[in-house]
Amino acid sequence: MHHPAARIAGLSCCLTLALAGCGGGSDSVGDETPRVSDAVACADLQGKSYGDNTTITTSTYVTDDLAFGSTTAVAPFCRIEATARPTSDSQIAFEVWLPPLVAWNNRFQAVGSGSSAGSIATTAMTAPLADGYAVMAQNNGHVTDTSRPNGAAEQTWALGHPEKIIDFAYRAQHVTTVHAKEIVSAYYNRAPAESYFVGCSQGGHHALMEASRYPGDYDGIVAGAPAWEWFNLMAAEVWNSQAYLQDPTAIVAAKNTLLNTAVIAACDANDGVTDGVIGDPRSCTFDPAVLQCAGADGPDCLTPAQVGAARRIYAGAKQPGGTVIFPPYTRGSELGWSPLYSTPNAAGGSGFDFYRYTLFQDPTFDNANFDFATDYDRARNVQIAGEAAPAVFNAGSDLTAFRQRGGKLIIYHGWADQQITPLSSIDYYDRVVVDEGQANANGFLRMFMLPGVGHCSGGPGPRNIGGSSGTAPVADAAHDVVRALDRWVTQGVAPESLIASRIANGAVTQTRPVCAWPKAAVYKGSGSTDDAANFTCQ
Ligand SMILES: [Ca+2]
Repeated sequence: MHHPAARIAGLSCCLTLALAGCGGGSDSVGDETPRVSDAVACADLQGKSYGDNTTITTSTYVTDDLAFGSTTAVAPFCRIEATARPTSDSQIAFEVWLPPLVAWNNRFQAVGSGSSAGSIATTAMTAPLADGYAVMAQNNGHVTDTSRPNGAAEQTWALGHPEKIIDFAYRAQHVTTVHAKEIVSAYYNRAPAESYFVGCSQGGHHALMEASRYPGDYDGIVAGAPAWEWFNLMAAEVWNSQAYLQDPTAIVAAKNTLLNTAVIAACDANDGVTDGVIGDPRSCTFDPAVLQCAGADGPDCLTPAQVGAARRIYAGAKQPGGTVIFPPYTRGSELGWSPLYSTPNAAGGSGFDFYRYTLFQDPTFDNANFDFATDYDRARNVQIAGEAAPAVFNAGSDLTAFRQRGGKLIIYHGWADQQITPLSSIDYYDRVVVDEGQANANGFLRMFMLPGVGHCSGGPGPRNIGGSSGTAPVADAAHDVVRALDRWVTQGVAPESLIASRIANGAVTQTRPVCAWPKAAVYKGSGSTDDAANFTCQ
């Protein structure tokens, strides 16, 4: 008669032991539920819902490495695909990749995207995953029409969709940040100890949107080449491309090379080292008119239209009355002008579609006819979902709340950036210093200007500092901007310099310090100029 009861008691004992085994030996009697295995925790997230109409559409426990472009996501990890709909017109796709509990570094990192891209930057997620981060990226709330010639810069998605424009400008990054952190917490049974955002270009834009609008989201932020003044930048891209749109011979790749060679020759030595790189291009005042053809056009001279285009780009976008729209582009950035500003049906990057599709909602509008007096004023008065366009697109520089919550911010920018002038980041830095005072700013803000580096990467200068700039050859806080941020947040050690590397054919060919603004690397006067040890920050 007592046999069945004994058997049940025995089963209960075995179940308890089995659960304890699954939970890593945790006592079954306690306040915390033992965590199930990674694969089971991953499967348990399938179909889960969160605020802002966020739903996990797919949870997959990945057991074989996955290729994304030229990068590899190293298995095993839990791959979460989710969608958030903060408004009825919203459709924000995002992914969260979760390393196994034993491999998790207790941190969350979100990575940004570039351009106006409506796609998830999965290739940027693989390195943080390998470093043990729970990592997230989102598609900015729209899907790029890849059939269009301007690719990731295309904005047909914005036509008739003001809420998608808001999602793109700032809301998608915030909403997905909030819910990705909830997913991380659900997976590991505890919240991330630190949360970081790392992005360049549009990712830098969203980085500063997060710091200014949503200071609670991130403990540390890396803003590379931030398009923080997106509204003004779009006008600058039209300004630069308009020379080409009105005369296709004005911006030509071969002539950009000719001009760049002359600029480097004129200004390379200003920094004390003749190395093909201009240290600080603000000291360079080379006038392209000295290259103007005496007679007919030829390979060794610039036509009047080409001189005019170069002067226009160096001068920067202005209204006819002289009001500055966006700071000038630097001497040394010429190699990047074509194709950015002179490709048919794509000239001006995101600026090509910004006015006709996003702002003016008029597909017939032609940037060739953009009037920097009337059209720019009209643009400023456009309302998007009840908010003025400049306020929608430009990140604020009031970072007091971010500072007060203990946030740390690193900005970096290439001195030869052809797409977003580096002077734009200096402008942002100066605004923060005016707002906070230098002492407060020093407590939470560092900026690094990279000589000879183009937009996020590229260019003749040593540029690999991690993040979006290219992999740092040494995985430590001295070389890698994300590890420098992590050390600052977790150990309170602010980065005063980083060692930037130049890598060719897989080998480091040059190292050079990049210095916390406003300092710059100065050659000590002896030893190899390819060795960072022979430079100091002054
Ligand atoms: Ca130099």
